Amino acid sequence: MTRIVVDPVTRIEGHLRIEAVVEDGVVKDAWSSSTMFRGIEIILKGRDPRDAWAFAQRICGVCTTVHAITSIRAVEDAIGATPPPNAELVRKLVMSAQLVQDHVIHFYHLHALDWVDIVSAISADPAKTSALAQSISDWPKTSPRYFAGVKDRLQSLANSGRLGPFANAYWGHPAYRLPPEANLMAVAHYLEALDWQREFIKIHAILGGKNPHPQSFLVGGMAVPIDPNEQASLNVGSLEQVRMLIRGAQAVVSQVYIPDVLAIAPSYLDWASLGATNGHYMAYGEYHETADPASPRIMPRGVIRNGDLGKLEPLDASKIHEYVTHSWYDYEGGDDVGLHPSEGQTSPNYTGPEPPYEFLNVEGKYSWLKAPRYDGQPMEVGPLARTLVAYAAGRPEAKGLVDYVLGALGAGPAALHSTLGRIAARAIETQIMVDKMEGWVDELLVNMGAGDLRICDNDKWDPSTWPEDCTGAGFHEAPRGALGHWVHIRKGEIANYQCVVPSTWNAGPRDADQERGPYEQAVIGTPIADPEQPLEILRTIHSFDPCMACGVHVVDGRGRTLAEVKIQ
Ligand code: NFE
Ligand code: MG
Repeated sequence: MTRIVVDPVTRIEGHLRIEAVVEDGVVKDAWSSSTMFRGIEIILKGRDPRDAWAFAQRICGVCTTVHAITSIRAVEDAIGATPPPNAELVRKLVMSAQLVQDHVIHFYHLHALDWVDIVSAISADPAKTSALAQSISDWPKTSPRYFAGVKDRLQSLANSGRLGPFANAYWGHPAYRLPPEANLMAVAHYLEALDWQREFIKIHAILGGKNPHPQSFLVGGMAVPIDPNEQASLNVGSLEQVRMLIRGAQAVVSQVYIPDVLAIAPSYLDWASLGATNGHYMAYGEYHETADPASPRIMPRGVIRNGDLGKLEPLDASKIHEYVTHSWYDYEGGDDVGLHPSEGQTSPNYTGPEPPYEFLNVEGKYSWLKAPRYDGQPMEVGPLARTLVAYAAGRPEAKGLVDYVLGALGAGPAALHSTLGRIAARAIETQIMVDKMEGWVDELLVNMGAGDLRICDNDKWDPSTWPEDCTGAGFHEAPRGALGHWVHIRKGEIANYQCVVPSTWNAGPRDADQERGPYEQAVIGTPIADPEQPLEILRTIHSFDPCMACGVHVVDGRGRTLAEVKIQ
């Protein structure tokens, strides 16, 4: 029996540690620990709720926008503000641009190198690589000369001894299975995607002034004036620019991302039966088809249990509770009782070992993440959960693409409950969302053309219009999954604020019943060829796209004061 530690897990956001017990070459047990603490929920107390989004958005620099959106929704829910349809459309474009960019970045820059061996790419034949690329897609950059150039770049990096972003991985590991040509093609797309993502996210600059952290969010609407004839407003010209960026993204997703997933997957089909959680999936839902909030969602809301796609349960947010039995927090009423986020508490209390340490004390508290549970059960959230909920709900886009991908891989729906299923679901929902975006540009143009330039509901801006004591909840489907914020407002100030975020759901520790969180479940049963090089653990953990900055929402394990800040 060997106990292995992966710390830090790289190519993620924030600090994550995985401890695993390996016996006879297979993972028998695992613990997921976030080793960072952030205090955004505490920082928000006492502030003006109309400012909360600007602080909350800084929870993360990767899923920028998502905490801003969720925060304004929570405050709008509390004070009764209703954003006009144009604001909803701008928000849809902001959110979907975030999701599409984030997913492409995840596949190429955070996950591909678990499957693609850069060193092997150096021995590829550019002519054969070209033939491979042309056999799977109409993407134009496929000439032998182009791939020879990429190979030269790689070779000169290797010769320099400075591999840069490609340093420090498990190159040559026996679990890498792609031929050199597929590796070289993927490296070329890694580099292309780096350039593309920088262009595409200009949508956020157009709609929100900048990225990361666009600045046009507003309780009651959006702070972006729309007027077809005004230079300083969102106008016909700027929306056409957004349209062009969307079309470029459609080409990247349909001609590069999806074909690459389908080209790589057949070499790794054993990963269609590895990496499953216990089959409980949850989605809050997002993207109503039309401006009418009663219209169905493209990503429906619901809960699936035990992998049963034949039964979609309605979601009841009152069944959400967070546990801190194994988390470095204290609850006033005792640490074994779950708290609903509307009355959640954030009282950090680090009781772990003094660094440097060999292993965490996993019998006690071992993570800065709380353990969220739905109806007492851990839930996987994210692209796979959303795709399965959409599939179970009979959404035509999800059904069509899921059946297409499964057909291409010769697999049945059971293969979705896996590491490979998570990767495929992320690609599928990227295609679904990028194909929806242009329609929202058109809707905005139609509204503008008809003279509807409303972008904000000003009636609730003045705190004197708010109830003295009110509570609200905001929900969103962030790239990594179901995100919720809960706010309690008293006399115009935030009395309590709680975020329960996707990576907390997926990466959280055990609960009061000692039930494992989704990451901990997912790696059990994984074969490990070499405990010194646990590439296989990274494959499954990365397939969730971890973000600890979001998950725990000033790092010092000993709880020392780092600085005192005086607020005038
Ligand atoms: Ni920091 Fe986030 C997303 C949120 S994750 S990345 O997507 O919310 O847990
Ligand atoms: Mg929280």
